[in-house]
Amino acid sequence: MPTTTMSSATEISYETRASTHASPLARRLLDIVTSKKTNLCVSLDVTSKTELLELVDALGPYVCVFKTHIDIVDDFTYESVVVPLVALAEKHNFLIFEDRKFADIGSTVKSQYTSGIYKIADWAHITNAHALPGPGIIDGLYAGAKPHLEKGEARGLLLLAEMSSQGNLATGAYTEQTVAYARMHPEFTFGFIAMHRLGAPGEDFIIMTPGVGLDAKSDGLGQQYRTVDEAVAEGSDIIIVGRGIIAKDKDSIAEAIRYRDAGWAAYLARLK
Ligand code: 5BU
Repeated sequence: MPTTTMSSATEISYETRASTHASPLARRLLDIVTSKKTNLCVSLDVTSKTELLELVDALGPYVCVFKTHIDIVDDFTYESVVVPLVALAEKHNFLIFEDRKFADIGSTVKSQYTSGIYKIADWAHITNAHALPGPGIIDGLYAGAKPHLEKGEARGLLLLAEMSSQGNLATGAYTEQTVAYARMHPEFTFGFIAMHRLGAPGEDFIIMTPGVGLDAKSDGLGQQYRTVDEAVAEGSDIIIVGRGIIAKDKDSIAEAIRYRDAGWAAYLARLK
């Protein structure tokens, strides 16, 4: 089955996909995208909890998802970061994506997902994993999510099928096999971190895409940027933008509006 060709999902509206997707998390995400008219995920790569929470409150109206690297927050406590973050998610109607990039055996990732000081499964609607260890990693994370899924709490997993960084090894047969693994637990594994539309015709995987920037082409540390138009035309459903919006020299609200508008215009152009 060809897995790296454009599938018909590209031309279908977010609204239609919201009613047909196999994953409750994906349906909720697509509902948020449709009602807020934004396919923008802002990446909150900051080390201060005050800065993180201020960005979330200021940019909340313009995003469908905030992406965190919770382990870079210097002054992290669950009470002072996760609790207000979850409250802000209710206030602004967005989902939280902890970009944990799990990469171990199933038993270990289950503990990493549910335990320790972060307890990611308790609050992150979305997380992601490398397919490198084999399908046991998906079983382990699914086992960690199950108590939440049974309570009706939306939880979803993205596999890293492709990466944005220069020289990365997630290409060709690796990407193809990752797509094959993503067919396990379709109510949980709902899509990919990828640079292009993936999946066979008729399949609907949500494609979330980092390495999007309207001004820079690279960051000197291997990151490679494509424009919003390029990413969406290639099949990205949700664009992920960090420093293009939150860098110290940026007017973050103005940039969030700029990327939101560009993302929505690119989506409408793809629908035509
Ligand atoms: P930037 O500031 O827009 O370059 O931030 C990109 C974010 O997306 C950052 O948090 C990375 O960890 C994340 N990322 C990425 O850039 N490329 C990838 O392939 C993956 C994640 Br997976």
